[in-house]
Amino acid sequence: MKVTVLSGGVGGARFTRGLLALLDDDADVTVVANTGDDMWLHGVRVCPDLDTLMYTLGGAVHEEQGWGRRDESSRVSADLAAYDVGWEWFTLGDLDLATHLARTQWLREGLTLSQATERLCRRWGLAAQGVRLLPMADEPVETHVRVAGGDLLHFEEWWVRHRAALPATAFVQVGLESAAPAPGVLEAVRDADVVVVPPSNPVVSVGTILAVPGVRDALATTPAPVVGVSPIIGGAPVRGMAAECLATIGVDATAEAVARHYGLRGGALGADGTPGVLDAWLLDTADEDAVGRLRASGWRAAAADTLMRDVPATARIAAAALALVGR
Ligand code: FO1
Repeated sequence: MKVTVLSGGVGGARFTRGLLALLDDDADVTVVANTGDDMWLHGVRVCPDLDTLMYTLGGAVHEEQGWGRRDESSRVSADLAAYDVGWEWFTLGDLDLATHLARTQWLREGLTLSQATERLCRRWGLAAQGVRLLPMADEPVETHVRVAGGDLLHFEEWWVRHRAALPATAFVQVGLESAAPAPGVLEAVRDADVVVVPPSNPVVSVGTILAVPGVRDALATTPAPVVGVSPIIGGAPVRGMAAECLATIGVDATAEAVARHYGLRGGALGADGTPGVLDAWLLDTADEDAVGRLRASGWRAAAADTLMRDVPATARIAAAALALVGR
């Protein structure tokens, strides 16, 4: 079965790992990753969501953190701090640096981000698992955050240094207007048997992917059913700061509000005139009161235990999501 997943970092990576466990040998999965968190740091290109997906699916991720490498060290980062360069609140691990150095070398040799990503993934055996990892775009797109007082921060500074504690008035995807879906992205949406929006951050992860010109329309018109899994359980995100991001765009931090923010395919256009992208929404039993309301609005909706405790639990969540759209 051909499954296409639109993913941010930790939540989307953990979901995809469970999906691969569910599909086993039948896996033909394309993951389209958010690249809005990317940045240049110490002269190397850092791609947090691509790397979290690659490490998680490659079995090398630091499990508790959800990002970065297992058995990591930070000798280089500590020595860089001694030179007072870089962001002392943002640690680039020694092993992680090898990834950024390899990627940067290939980019400087003229490879695209897609090509560099494909080369990096060879080492982690992703193709052998039936999974292909694509950046949402080959051109650089960087999410910046307009904070109260007018400063524009790179997303990672707002997210890591300030833990989203600075009230944000807007997210700005720098470079978006000159970005195009990376090779294979639109085809992966159009040719899928099913498209899944995992419990990633609906604003700065999935929202950024949807903002790449052409992607939202491909989702709105693909013959494949599109099912989403709520990142909000009982009025709060499972991890990360999705609630702060949702507040910035005026969406309540509830499972129902996030579904309606993504919009129902073929339903009313969104406030910004954009078409809905989902047919179905899987939410947690803590929010099952919303199932009836969503169904009354034409949604396919169901409640399940959506906490991704471990891989088997996540495989069950993926199965429930696929079942909701008859796959
Ligand atoms: N997150 C942190 O909270 N602190 C860090 O020092 C940090 C370093 C880091 C380095 C490389 C990388 O790929 C990710 C890193 N992250 C760090 C996680 C990052 O903020 C998140 O993965 C995403 O940007 C949000 O999903």
